[in-house]
Amino acid sequence: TAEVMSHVTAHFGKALEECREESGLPVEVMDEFKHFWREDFEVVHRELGCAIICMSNKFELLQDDTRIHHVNMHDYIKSFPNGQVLSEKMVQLIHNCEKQYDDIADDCDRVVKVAACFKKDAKKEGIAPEVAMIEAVIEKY
Ligand code: BOM
Repeated sequence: TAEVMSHVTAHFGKALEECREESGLPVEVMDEFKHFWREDFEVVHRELGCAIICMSNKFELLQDDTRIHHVNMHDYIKSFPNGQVLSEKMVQLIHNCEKQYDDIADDCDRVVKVAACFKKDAKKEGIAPEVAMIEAVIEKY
């Protein structure tokens, strides 16, 4: 659900500052990770892909091939309130997007494509949070 996704985003987003330097993601492009879900935020910058890889690595959410680690991602999402209702759907959506962009060799380029695909599909499925929902829980993390 969008409510659960707001918790996951609030927690995951905290890793952005640790990853800002090594990813080279300018503050002007994205100042806070919650804006990922903004209607008018375009998920297109290669550096955002690099940042998502770096952030995911903080929680061991990726395999060595930079694809989603299914078990760890399940466990991570399940660690949030009501997480079990979202984890399967979320892993499914991400994996389905990965399959569509498997031919892109550059990891950052590929991951930003996967992330954009995930945002679109999450909206379609009604599990994308409003930024206000993320703001309401961000202080918990
Ligand atoms: O193949 C690369 C897998 C990584 C994809 C991650 C896609 C989602 C990133 C953007 C959205 C984040 C929202 C919540 C946290 C997800 C862990």
